[in-house]
Amino acid sequence: MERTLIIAKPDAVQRGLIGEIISRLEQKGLKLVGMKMASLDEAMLRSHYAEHVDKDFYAGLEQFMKSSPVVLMAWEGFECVESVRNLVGATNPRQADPGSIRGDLAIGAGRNLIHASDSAATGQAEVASFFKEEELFSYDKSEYVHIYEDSERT
Ligand code: IDP
Ligand code: MG
Repeated sequence: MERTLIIAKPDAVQRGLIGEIISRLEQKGLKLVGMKMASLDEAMLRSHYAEHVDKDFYAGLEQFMKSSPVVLMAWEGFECVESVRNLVGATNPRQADPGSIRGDLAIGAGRNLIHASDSAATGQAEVASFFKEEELFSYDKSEYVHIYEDSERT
């Protein structure tokens, strides 16, 4: 099953929006398979944001991401990367659709509350880089049936 990494960024922690973020993903019907709090260091951030390290905003981004602990989550579900990116909204919260997490709750691109993996391959890789195998859980979830691919065929 497809997986995605969510990081509730320092602004989500500081603003008390961790529960709101979890709630929106839970209500979509996705399955939480791993969660922990962590302080991200420079090496982790340079690796996670490798595509952005040369950009103007990177120094500020790294400083911000180190400014408080974050909450790391692994979520699972049928094509969950697509679902979660839509729930999260555009990178610039002012352009994010109303109803999305960023569209409803944030204003600045540098304080957009949440990281979400951007492809199925990235989701697998990011979950593996932030979670040990024993920190990820496999379990049945009763209402999970509605997000299986099978439901699109009936
Ligand atoms: P994403 O988080 O929507 O995938 P990316 O383009 O991958 O967006 O950028 C990664 C992160 O870098 C953003 O979530 C945001 O925190 C930060 N960022 C991107 N563009 C800007 C910018 O123009 N100013 C400040 N921070 C930015
Ligand atoms: Mg990105």
